Amino acid sequence: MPLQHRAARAANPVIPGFHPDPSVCRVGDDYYLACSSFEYFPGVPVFHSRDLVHWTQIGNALDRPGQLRLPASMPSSGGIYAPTLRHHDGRFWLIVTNVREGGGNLIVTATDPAGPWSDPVWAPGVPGIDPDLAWDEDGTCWCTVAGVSQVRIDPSTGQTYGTPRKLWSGAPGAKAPEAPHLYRIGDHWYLLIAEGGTERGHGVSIARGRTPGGPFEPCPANPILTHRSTDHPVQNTGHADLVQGPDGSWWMVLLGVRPRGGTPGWHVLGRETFLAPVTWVDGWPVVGEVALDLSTLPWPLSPGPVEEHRDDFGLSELRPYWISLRDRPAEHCTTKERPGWLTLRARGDSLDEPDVVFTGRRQQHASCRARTLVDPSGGRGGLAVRLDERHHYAIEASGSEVRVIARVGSLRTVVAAQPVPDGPVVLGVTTSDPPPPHGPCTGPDVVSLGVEQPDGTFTELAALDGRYLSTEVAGGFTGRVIGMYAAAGNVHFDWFEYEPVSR
Ligand code: 6LW
Repeated sequence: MPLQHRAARAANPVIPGFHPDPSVCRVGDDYYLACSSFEYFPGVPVFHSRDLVHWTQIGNALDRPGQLRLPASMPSSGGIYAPTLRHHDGRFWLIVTNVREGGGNLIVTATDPAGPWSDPVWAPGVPGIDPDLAWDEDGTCWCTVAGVSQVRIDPSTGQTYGTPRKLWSGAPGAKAPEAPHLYRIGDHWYLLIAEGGTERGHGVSIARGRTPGGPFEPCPANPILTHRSTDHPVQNTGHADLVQGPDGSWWMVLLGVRPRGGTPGWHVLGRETFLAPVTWVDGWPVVGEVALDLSTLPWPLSPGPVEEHRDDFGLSELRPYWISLRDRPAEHCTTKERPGWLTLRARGDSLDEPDVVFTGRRQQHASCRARTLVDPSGGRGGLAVRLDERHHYAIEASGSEVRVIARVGSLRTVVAAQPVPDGPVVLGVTTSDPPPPHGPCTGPDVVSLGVEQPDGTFTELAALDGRYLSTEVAGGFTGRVIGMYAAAGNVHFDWFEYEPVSR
């Protein structure tokens, strides 16, 4: 039986887990949103909502090798950065950066945002990351990037015209003016940016002008959103996009993190997507509270999608939430070889390799439980909690033994090992609050790894401090992904279950 949950009450984050750099657009009563995906394939998850609160993933914009190249030479947290999703002239347009050797800025289009999306057109003249597309009244398209500068572009070919022009760099002295989005609202063009860096100093500022190229006058109330120096449970708020509801109300989607534990606080789920209300005063947007409880929103909420938390691998294609490292060739990852099972065929021999065969899903809840039934008779593999190739915990099965392996920076160790009977075995991982007493050095969570006995009882082999799988320790732009991997031979997985325990 599929394990199903009605999506939780109306709450922030509206898209939990590593879903940063949200970009949103509305077509009629439907909202669509896209996020960054870095070293994972497929890239750029695309979501649909009717109320901005409950989102369902409907696909991935970059789901074919011809659209997305993520070579093993590109480090984790390289790859796909910061899309902009817009609807113009009956088509969805998505511009995004595949950093460094990934090829730079590219544009794909679709008539149905669930796909298929077109092959990319490349835009080598776009002068930076975080590209935005905006069309003016005569149909001219402007591409604005981090920095913040702008160039005219033909989005159907990727051809740019003229020399990029610097528009604005936010507050004097603030670092990293980035994530620009340009909108025509009323009589003005508004230029929304993030600044202060994507860490605790992050914020959102805005300026306005009479033309898409400025000159721009900064909002006197800038930053219009920041949680820096506050004790708000949501931190690093920034990288935002604006959208108007059919009723005329305005909303902001933004990224934020939920640090936990003592000081300095560790966030383990990556940068998540949040929603905040926006009102307008004197022609400037005023951002309301990034509230954890959204049940008081002024419109009827949809009941929320039914979320599937168990996959029996009965379909010929993997569901859209499954992400693999760098690519997913059928010879390394398939449900067709052994029907009803996911077969992973090893490429690298450990999770330390940048292109190890690993397929997982984002950890989306502070406390959760994941289990899988693995048949390691043809190789060696298991269940892992991965932040990057240098930060991961795993429980690995190989014939008659299971082992817990921890990799933290340059340290790699087998933490525990236990004999098990030959044949398929259920491996499990849970993340939970650290036991009391809690103090300034308490970590964000505890990651337990173990095996399930034939009678269903769980034997914990190791309980590890979760801080080592946090962004504050590992660095980078992603968050935890929990999944299955093969480190030798062919490893088969009968099912995978992910159960939220607490938000
Ligand atoms: C993205 C930049 C940022 O390009 O982080 O928080 C970078 N903002 O705008 C990667 O997500």
